[in-house]
Amino acid sequence: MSLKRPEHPSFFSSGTQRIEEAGIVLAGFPYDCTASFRAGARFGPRERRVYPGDGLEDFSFYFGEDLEDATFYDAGDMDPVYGDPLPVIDSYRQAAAELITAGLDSRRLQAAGLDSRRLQAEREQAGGLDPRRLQAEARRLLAIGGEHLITYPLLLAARQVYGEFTLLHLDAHADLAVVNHVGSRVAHGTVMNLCLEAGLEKLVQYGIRSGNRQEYEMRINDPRIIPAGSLEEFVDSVETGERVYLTVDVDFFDPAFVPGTGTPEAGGAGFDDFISVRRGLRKRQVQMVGADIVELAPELDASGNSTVFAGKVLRELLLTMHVLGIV
Ligand SMILES: [Mn+2]
Repeated sequence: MSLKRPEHPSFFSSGTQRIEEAGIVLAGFPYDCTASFRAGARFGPRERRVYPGDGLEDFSFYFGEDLEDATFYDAGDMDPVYGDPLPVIDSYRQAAAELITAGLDSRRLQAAGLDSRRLQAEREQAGGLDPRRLQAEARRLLAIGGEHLITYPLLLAARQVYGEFTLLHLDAHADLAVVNHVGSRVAHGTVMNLCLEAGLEKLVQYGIRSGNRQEYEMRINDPRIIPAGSLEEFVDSVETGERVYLTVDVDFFDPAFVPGTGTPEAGGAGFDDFISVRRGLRKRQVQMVGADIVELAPELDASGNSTVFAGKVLRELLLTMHVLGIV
């Protein structure tokens, strides 16, 4: 599977020309074939790219930060893929790992078990390699979905380099189902369950307002899951300096604001709530190992407002990763 350089303008007007110079890499992962209601997230990255003229500033007026100060590289979008999710998970994991480690010395990556021929789900112990140095040199991925299943392979890739971290999950849906409505183990509604099965030790969920009984009880009984019921609980659940991956399903937001998504759920957050999340992460000085924004289905919102909204979330995510790096 290959990455395509963007035919359309980049996600943002700034950015570096070479991946080796970048601390952060952006890429689109447009898979959407396990969507339980309405598909269309495959068009999220592409549509976001044709909206650079939407008046979105590189400057964040909320925090006085500028994308021009961030070193990021837009790697383009993955080729469209359809059907069976299992080979997609494998190829997305491999592609993500290659983006994270691009330009790093291949012998050192091999010593760490990180070269593309030997990618494994579990992070291998580094033979003679200082993991902290590898982490300091590696870059961090900001991914644009695609459906939420893509978070699973991206999390596996990030773990290979960064080790254990907490998953911060903003969503309307718990995504903790053991199997989806047609009995499939691997789907966008089972993605958090898959991440836990793969060894995730701490999952903080915020905004959740939909799921089945099994998911509801799992959130109560599973000690790995912290179900934050308020912004305060969300921030309190995060330790100072903690390593985190932030995944944002756009249906976290009220469909009044973001109707362009496959499984809208009445109620939910506004943009200012997301800014409050950002403020909380800054307060905690977390280390962002990666992030994604998923489930934008642009064709379900003829006004285009959902795409513009998601672009602003993407800018703030990128700036969050810029100011809250690995230390
Ligand atoms: Mn969702």
